[in-house]
Amino acid sequence: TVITRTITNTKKAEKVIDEQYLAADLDEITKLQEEDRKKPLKTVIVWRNVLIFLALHLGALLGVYQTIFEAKWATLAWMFFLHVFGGFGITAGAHRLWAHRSYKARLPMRIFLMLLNNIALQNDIIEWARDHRCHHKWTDTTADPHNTERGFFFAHMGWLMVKKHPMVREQGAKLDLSDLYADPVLQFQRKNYLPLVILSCFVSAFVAFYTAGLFRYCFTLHATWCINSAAHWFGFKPYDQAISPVENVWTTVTAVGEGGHNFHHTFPQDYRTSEYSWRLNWTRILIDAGAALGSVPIKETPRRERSSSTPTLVETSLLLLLSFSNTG
Ligand code: ST9
Ligand code: ZN
Ligand code: ZN
Repeated sequence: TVITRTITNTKKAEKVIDEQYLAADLDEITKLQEEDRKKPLKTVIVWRNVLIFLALHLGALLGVYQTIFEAKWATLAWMFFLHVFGGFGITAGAHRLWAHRSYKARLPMRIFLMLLNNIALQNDIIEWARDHRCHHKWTDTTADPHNTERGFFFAHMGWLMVKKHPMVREQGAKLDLSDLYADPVLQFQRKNYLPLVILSCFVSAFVAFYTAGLFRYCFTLHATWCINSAAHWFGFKPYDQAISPVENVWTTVTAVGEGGHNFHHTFPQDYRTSEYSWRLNWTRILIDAGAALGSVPIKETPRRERSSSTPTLVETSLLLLLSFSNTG
């Protein structure tokens, strides 16, 4: 029954346009694209960021060397943990919960995800979600912070080394972010971001600076950035041929379940973000575990008709086991 239910749910993914939470605004996109064609793009490099990223990558290279030739098993396990759980802070937290509101989470789950999010050091959640809402609403235009029209490198990491296009600010100002500002967990994170990040992202720096500190951080960054670059370039488009995002299984592996990007841009309100099986979607396992433990009241989410099939703890464990033996 459990498997049948899952398959039925998977087939049932419907395109529900949700104005607030990020369905692409096609009229606005066409208008912006026409304006973009008229004006040349101006790039203002922020040298401070260029230097920081350069230093980070040099340190990370040393970390790669140490990881291969010197690191203990315990360090490797710690790096893996930080990548996966820091990754969850982005995928389950900043992305699926706060940017998209694709599910609801009670206070303990929100605190847990916010704490994990600090490990990833990718700006505070309010800023992350604001940029991401721009990305979905005005994809591939100058109002998209990592506009793919400006090239692979710009979409990957170049956008973090230049001033934002004025259109990002102008259009972004129209977004309703009141839900983010109203969340006390996000207010707390914003107020205490520096100490939180130092404690969680670089606490391991004292014992494993280059490996668990710099290399792991750099790896998580590239795994995330690849969703904006590789997952808008290399792959196939089973859900919507007209958009740039693609399905890319490799980026799914490194981004703990986020590479089904053609699905995600087509159905941004779906908390799974892809139809890949459970073993390729660890983030979904975490959210479903939260639901089974009562921290994610999926039943209260109005957009989700499949609420009746929210798995129990036993079902979740069973599916977790199955996911390792079944490609789905
Ligand atoms: C990082 C983020 O890496 C990565 C995000 C990737 C997203 C991926 C999504 C893919 C899907 C999910 C998959 C997840 C997979 C995860 C896998 C994990 C294993 N709307 O920014 P400022 C206004 S961070 C509205 O300074 P500049 C606003 O008033 C890495 N308004 O612009 C703002 O003031 P405030 C570490 C906006 O001066 C003001 O403008 N961090 C918007 O042009 C100034 O904003 C860094 O590297 C908007 N969207 O500077 C930091 N944006 O904020 C990099 C701005 O006070 N950032 N405004 O309201 C910077 O240094 C700067 O932002 C800058 C631009 C130089 C890039
Ligand atoms: Zn998204
Ligand atoms: Zn995208």
